Amino acid sequence: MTVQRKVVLFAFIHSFLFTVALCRHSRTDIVDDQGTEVETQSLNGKWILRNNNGSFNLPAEVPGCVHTALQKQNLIQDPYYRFNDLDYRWISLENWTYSLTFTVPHATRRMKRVVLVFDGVDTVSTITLNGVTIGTTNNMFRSYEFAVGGLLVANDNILVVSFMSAVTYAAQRDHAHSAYKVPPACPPLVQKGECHVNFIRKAQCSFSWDWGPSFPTQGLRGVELQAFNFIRLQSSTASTVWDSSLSCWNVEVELSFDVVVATDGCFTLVLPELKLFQKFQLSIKPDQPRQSLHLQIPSNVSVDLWWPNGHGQQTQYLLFMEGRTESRVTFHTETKVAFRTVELVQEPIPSSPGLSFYFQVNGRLIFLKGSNWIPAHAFQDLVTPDTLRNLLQSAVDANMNALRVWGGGVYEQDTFYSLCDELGIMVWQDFMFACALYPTEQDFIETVREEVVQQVRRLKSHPSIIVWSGNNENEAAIATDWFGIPVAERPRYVKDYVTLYVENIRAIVKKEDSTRPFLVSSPTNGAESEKEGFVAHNPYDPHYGDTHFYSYLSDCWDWRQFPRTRFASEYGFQSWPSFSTLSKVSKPDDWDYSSSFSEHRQHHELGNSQMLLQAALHYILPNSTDALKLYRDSLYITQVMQAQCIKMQTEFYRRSRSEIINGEGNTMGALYWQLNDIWQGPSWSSIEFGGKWKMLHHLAVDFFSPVLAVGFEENETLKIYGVSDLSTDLNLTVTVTVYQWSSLTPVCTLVSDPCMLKGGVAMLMIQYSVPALLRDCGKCSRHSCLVTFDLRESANPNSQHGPTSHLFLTSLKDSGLLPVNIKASVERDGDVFAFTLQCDVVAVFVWLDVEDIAGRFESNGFLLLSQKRTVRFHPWRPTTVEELLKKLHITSLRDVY
Ligand code: BMA
Repeated sequence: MTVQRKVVLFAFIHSFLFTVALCRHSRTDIVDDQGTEVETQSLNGKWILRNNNGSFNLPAEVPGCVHTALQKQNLIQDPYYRFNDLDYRWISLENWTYSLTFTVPHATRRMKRVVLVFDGVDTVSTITLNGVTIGTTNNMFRSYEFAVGGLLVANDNILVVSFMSAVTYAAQRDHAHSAYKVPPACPPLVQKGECHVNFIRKAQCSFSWDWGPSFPTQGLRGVELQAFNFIRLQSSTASTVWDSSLSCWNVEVELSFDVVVATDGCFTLVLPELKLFQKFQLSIKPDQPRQSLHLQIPSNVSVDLWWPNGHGQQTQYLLFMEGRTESRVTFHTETKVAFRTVELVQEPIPSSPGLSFYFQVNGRLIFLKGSNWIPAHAFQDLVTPDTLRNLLQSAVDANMNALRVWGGGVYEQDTFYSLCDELGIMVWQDFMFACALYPTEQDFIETVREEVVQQVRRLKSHPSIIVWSGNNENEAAIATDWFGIPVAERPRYVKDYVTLYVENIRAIVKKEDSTRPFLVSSPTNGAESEKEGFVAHNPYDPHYGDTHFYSYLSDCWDWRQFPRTRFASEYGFQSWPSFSTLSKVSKPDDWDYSSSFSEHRQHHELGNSQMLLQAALHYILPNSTDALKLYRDSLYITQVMQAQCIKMQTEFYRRSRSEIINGEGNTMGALYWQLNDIWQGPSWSSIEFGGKWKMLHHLAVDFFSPVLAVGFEENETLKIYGVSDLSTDLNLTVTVTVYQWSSLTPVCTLVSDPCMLKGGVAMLMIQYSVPALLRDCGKCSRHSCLVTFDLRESANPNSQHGPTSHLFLTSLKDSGLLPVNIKASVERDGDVFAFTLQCDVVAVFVWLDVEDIAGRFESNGFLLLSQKRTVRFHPWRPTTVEELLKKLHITSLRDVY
């Protein structure tokens, strides 16, 4: 914000506050001498934690959970260390009790209403205050409030939250559901998890997943005592709605009150940066606790829109709400609002069966580039704002503009969405149901309804959220019969599906939030699924909606096998994290690709061999006789495989945005599975637990670049597409350079005629017959040469748009890749270190690693095509040139065999 803007803002707020102070309040008779405001007393901090038989009795922090409390008291080791997830299974099978003794001031106790507000309870508990049961809980995704007036004493109030093991509860609920089974009963054995997670409203991955451990912990997120005599503001939500009939914006504020005594009030909304404010007179009654305020932005006031990353600014405006009731209670809230529209367009496409599926933000078609988000830790109390910022900034730094918050984890904390708002990351928000069928008995539906209402109200003000989606893969689970349900029984499960996601979740979302699209599932055929009764015949149909596609053993360099989908919301390959990340939770015995530790951490059936089988299609597998080097090289080769596979697949989706071939195409989204990790293990992630980028994440910077040259072969023809996410056209030439593996001097360079690459388009720019290209260049064969290409402005060949891309003309295991010897020197440059690499032949997948010196290389996993290249490293902790040199490992593909 400029200084001038700040001054104007300050002056405006000042004059506004003066106006509010002048608000007339005629009645004062209901004000008593105890004050009128809400007294709040935080009950966070040190509680006592006990297990069932009292053998554990320890101090425990709230917010917190049992595992972090035990670890903090050194009663257990790091739960992520080696096999501890199994050794500590007993913790989740115990019933733990959190208790707190606290005093309450006399004035608070005398107030007319006193409530205990639990921000989050994980998950099944009975809560007593001074020996009296005040409530029970069974859903970690909602907050709870219990009236406790009359139960409080002056000193030594005893608040006890008695948890029941989530595992025991889930089993009991399954058992009680005797009429028919709700599968899956248990996760695959390889996941080493717990059963019946679909019967409990708890992070579904907390009972284990194919990338994560089973730690169904118990804990509390935040507890507060609130006392008042007249009225309390429970929640407020501000959102912006575009009124297309009047062509103007409305700011809509919804207030939820807890009312003891009906009262009138004077409320004011202020948008200081737009110099707007409006007053409202409200009558607030106990039976009408929700109130709406609408502020219309006059059409002569221009607002700056909020745009996704890469498409414009992420403008947000401050919004103040001030209020005062006749009972002299005052309110003040401060939030941000942003103006943007979003539409999901599903309409017929000429020359194609099916429907389009793309997002339009502020009327502009946007290709969604990004990944899928999973919980950043099994113990949510350990996820800090810094962790979130580092991960989300990493997404933006890789040119992403979208993330899908996947339905098997948690609705993320407020900071997550605020960061996405700030960074321009569009969020596809799933509701928390994944890979299972779910029960629909009354109390389950009721708790889900409350969860959905609370979450939508909490999150709807965030411009980053562009779509709600009912669940992960549950339409597909029924449609393609994951659980072997006899045909005759299927209607019952379809009925349950429609009851839960359509009649309840969708109905609530439509009522609470008219500003965003709602999809019942992912993947889904969208409008077509709805037509087919919400469970389509084939939810993976590339002619409709979004798809998830995995194929671990077919050759990922062959783009023909990828579905030319409308929208790729999941696709991926596993890899192992780096040695430095793994060595934090392992010991030398474990450092072998087939050790029991390596088997144990792999939660996906045959995952470790699949990685090597896919890698072996194109690379010679590591074969060092030095066991440690062999292990490190094996980790490396899995990252090479993953990075190159996802690059091939993502480039295919990006170049398919403007084409329909055999009825398929117009792809408008590529969200690979998955961005982040929950622990240190093999997974589909591009960022390791701890924040270190895998090779995939480094390659994503290029393959998600706003302007990109994509090269591929079809029938011996090299085709080069230009892909642009820009809204302006570019007049470009394509420069194709052919290199021999043995030399850094190009064999030949060809420059195309100028060609117009329109904004928001992918198109063929140039094509060459590969045999002719190799022949004309001379001295070249598929084995001895590789091709690079880039896009430059026709009028100015020095101005390159996007990265320099490359294509291997044969598998690298069959190529003439030569042994390399890369020399490195390091120099300090302020807080940054410059690594200068020198080499005399072409090196591929060059990987710089400085062990446990956390930080980020500006580039990594690259093709080294010049004799000298400097790569900067940003450390996240103090280090020295000496330490960096000591810990530096440089690996390129030719070094592993
Ligand atoms: C997808 C996801 C996750 C899973 C991933 C990898 O389908 O929705 O359930 O982790 O596949 O198997």
